[in-house]
Amino acid sequence: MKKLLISSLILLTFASCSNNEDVLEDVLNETLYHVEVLTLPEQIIPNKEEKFEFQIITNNGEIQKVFEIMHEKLMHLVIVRKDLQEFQHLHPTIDPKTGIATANITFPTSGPYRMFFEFTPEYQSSITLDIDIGGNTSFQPQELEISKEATQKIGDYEVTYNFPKIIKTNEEIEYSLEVQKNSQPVTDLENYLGAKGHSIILKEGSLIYVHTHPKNNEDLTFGTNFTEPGKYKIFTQFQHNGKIMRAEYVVEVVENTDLEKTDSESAPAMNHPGH
Ligand SMILES: [Cu+2]
Repeated sequence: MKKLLISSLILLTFASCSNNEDVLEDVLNETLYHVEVLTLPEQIIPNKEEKFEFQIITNNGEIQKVFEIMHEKLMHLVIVRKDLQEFQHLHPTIDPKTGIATANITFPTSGPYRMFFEFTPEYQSSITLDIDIGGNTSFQPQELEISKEATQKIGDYEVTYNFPKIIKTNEEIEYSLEVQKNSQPVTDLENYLGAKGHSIILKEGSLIYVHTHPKNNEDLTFGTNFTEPGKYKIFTQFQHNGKIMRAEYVVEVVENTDLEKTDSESAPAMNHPGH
């Protein structure tokens, strides 16, 4: 059965597109493409591998067949359950003759899920589209709990997230991850998909999506800017000794009252009022 799902427009794409022109161009691009789902069951059966096939269609109704490699892959597919309790990052294969993209997906629960498709059509800039799938009326979303412990254990590793104590909207912030193994700092992280780390930031509720990379490719120091107050979950992936790890963290972002009376577009950040 053929099902058509029109993807909605995402306003925030790659955080690396920091200049406004790039963002505008991406937003424009994203209205020119949508995801057409070819095969997917009506209902998701948990823990059963499903073959998911889809195509990227242009607004002229043409199938996009040629994609540029971006972070070592033709396409990145990030799937989260809508309450952000589950995360997957997959790489569909794309048949260059038909443009049919295929991913084998096992969903741990019946959803609902949001799928984010990141790709670069030939000669274009990168695009992120999304669609929603699955779910039933009995779904009870779990509320995000703000992380109290900065350090988490992942196998033999201890990973520590360093975030500013207070995070305000519309303020450029830096956060980092420290990785230790047997209490020794790990200084030889490998590149994973062409970067030392990949951080995907999602806002609870609206699922605003940002995918960002380390500021330099030496360590896991990221920069970002939260546009809205609320809770955000950060999923960071990195690799050591061939093993891909994922550390998750939840922060709360508060409204920046320093900027209330000014136009955030034109005013420089007022970090120290009264000084
Ligand atoms: Cu990435």
